[in-house]
Amino acid sequence: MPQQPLADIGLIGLAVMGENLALNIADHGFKVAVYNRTTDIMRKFIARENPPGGLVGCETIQQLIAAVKRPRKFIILVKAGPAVDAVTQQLIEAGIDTDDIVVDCGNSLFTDTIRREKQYADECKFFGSGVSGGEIGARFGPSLMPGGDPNSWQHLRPIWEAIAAKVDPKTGKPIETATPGHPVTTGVPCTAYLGPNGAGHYVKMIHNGIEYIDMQLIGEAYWLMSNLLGLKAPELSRIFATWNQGDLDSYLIQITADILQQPDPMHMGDYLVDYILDTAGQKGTGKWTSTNALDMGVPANSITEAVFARFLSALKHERIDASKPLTGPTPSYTGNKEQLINAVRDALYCSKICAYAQGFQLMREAQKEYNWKLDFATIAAIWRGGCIIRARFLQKITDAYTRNSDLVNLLLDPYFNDQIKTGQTNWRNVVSLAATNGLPAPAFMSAMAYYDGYRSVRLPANLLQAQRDYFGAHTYERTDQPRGQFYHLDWPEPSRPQIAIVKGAGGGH
Ligand code: 2AM
Repeated sequence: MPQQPLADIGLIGLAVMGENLALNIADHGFKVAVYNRTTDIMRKFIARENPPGGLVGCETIQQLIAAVKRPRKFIILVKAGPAVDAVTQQLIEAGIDTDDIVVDCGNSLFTDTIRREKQYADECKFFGSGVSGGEIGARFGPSLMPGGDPNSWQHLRPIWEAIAAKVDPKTGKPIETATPGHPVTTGVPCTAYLGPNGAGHYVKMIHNGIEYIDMQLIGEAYWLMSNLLGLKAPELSRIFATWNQGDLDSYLIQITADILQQPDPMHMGDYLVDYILDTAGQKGTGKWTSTNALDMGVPANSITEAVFARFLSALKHERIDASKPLTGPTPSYTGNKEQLINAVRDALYCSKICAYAQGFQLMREAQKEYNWKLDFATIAAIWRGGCIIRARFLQKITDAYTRNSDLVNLLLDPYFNDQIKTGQTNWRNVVSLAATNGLPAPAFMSAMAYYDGYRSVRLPANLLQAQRDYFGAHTYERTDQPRGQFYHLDWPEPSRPQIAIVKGAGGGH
């Protein structure tokens, strides 16, 4: 019997993401060897789907290794955490070469990817690639965020560029015409090499943090319009559909319009959204972003606020009990309806700019911390298609960083600055309305606090430093003296002030 040609890549882990990614790769004419710990799942997958490009079912890790061309490339798509190490160890024990490339495409914490790259360096090239776009993205074109050894990237690149989502080179808009067996083959791929070790998984984590705040902002817009204007789901759906024609054009706004017009399958004439329990779940990647912001000392307050908003939503029982004793105003709005809808739109857009500014600030800081050189224009560009946060807006971010790759903060780009100038009166009115009507809008409010804090020459931290010096002799610097000179006042005896220059910085709290 003639020998079957070897597969271009192997894939381990045939849950939905793994299956769909394998089918996507095969649709692009690559041969994929697939393996799953539970063999029956692999057999059923092969029996169900065997595209002409080719899937090769492997029953053991040894078979998988024998089925793939050198340098061998393996995608691991198993649950993030110990399973990734378990599978990598299995590959190593089964005899892969030091030049073989093991790509973790799961939602791994970037520090694990950094650790794994080092830990397995003598046995293989461990590589991390973020994948965004959910099941549909994996099947027809995800946004792929690769990070690892640059030489390994050259081997992965043809497959990654083929299977990634594509955007129109002129408009930057996603080309979403793929169907099984008919992939999109033209356009600019939503993938690019992002840097060594954990850079890809880091950027994916930031993507997810931004996704949290994007969703929270949309939720607040929906909630304010629904409570202040008494609008029902179908009308709200039409508003979001209209917004989707303009600057807010994005996947998340589009699905919001779809969701809001979905009738409830159990109550004729009602809408499903009104029956869905208001407690949000999470898988933890938003928390990772927030933890990273705290670790690095970056004020990503809106991203963090979005995570807290989910936590608060989960306290459903407590909220029900608290709703009785804890009072507040009854929402009422008597102004112009169209004006308020426009104002909420502007509030959403201005807040979104601040949220993305925070996400990019995190990446700016991380590249110093982890010794990467991240290209922000490229990162925004590969998020234009395939991923959950895909949006027209991302082309604007690409443009901003193309104009100035050293941009200190997105807010300082002329386009974004202009947008906030235009929208901020409406934004402030919406935040005020939320406050006076007792409606929680933590994302709108925190984004505004970020904007106003960031543009403030002075903040009340002078008083804070005084307090720290008062109770803990933590010292302070003075506005009329050079930076780096630290002072301490003997506070408890204010009638006999004594100033002493203290060398070196003070301690904690
Ligand atoms: P399974 O079908 O045998 O459970 C998502 O959980 C995917 O990861 C599944 O394909 C699952 O295989 C696989 N997986 C989870 N833990 C694993 C492990 N420790 N080793 C190998 N595969 C694992």
